[in-house]
Amino acid sequence: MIDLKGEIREKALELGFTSCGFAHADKFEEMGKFFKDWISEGFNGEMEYLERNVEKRINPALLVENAQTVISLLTNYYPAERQKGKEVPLISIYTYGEDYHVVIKRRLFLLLDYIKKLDNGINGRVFVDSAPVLEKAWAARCGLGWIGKNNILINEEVGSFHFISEIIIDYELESDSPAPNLCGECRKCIDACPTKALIAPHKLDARKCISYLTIEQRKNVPDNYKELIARNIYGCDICQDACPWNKFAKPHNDKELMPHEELLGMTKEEWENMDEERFKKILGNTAAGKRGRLWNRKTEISDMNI
Ligand code: B12
Repeated sequence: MIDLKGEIREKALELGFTSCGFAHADKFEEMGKFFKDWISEGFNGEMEYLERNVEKRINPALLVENAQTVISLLTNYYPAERQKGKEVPLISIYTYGEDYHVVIKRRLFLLLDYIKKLDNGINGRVFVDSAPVLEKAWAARCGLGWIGKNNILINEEVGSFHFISEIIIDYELESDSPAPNLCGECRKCIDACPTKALIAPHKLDARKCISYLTIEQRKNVPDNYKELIARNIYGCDICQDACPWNKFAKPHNDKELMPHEELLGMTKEEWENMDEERFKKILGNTAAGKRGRLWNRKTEISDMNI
């Protein structure tokens, strides 16, 4: 008999995923309650899409007919180098390379094709970020780490600078064991957040999160947050940089997630004077470049606390 899990894991690593875990596609009960309470407290702000499809988020069988197994996959985005200079607007390191939705989806389809070849009775669906799936909770169930006080999945060996994606299949595979939560008494992430968005361990008021204020929310950054947001023009890495487990982060060597060669050395003046053509050349195929918000935020640079 072939070792399906072993074969899938090996192929996943070959395709560029850094870890791969398995769990039965059972409904989430208590996480569902946590999610609904979070929404009813209004912590999602303008992200109304989170209010829709709540049942699908909790129950994988509503996403894939006869769902049996969730395969969770991590992809390392920790770069070898970051933007240089103390006076440049910062974009989060997750958006240095080609849009991860595109890169990872491509790899997920290749992995699903491979799985179907191993057993041509298997059907499934791939997900990365934009679908109603509780991705962190699945990664935790699949044994790929624990959800830290900063609300992010942390892996004991590689830290947290990882994207999460999944394949849900209608074929039963044995579950991996969940990993223990190793945050302990540490609260460095909570203390480091300049806007105090982490209102309690595991509880994020997204409306205060720099990532939300600079990416999701459509208006300019409100005046009372400008000083706190400082140089962060798009997204934020502060609560992850503060996490001691990220001392173990190893830089990726993933060609598709490498930044454009001119990005890391750009000065504040170059950022301010960047025309649309240069923006498209350097950032056009990143997640930040595609969504339009970064281009709009550029007009706020002169007003930022740099
Ligand atoms: C909406 C969203 C945001 C919002 C809200 C963030 C949030 N924490 O909810 C905003 C815009 C602020 C955001 C920011 C970021 N995001 Co975001 N985001 C999402 C998205 C699309 C949905 C998350 C969601 O449903 N939130 C609602 C809350 C209630 O649900 P939840 O966070 O999943 O919480 C569940 C579990 O934590 C669970 N739970 C599990 N264990 C435990 C234990 C206890 C004790 C408790 C109480 C609860 C609990 O209960 C909850 C639900 O039922 C996911 C993709 C996805 N489909 O999952 C990406 C995702 C979470 N984001 C991601 C990333 C990378 C980021 C940023 C780092 C980007 C950046 N650098 O700027 C920041 C990090 C901010 C932070 N500290 O959380 C990654 C996280 C990867 C990882 N290693 O964990 C994801 C998974 C995208 C991806 N596919 O890789 N994001």
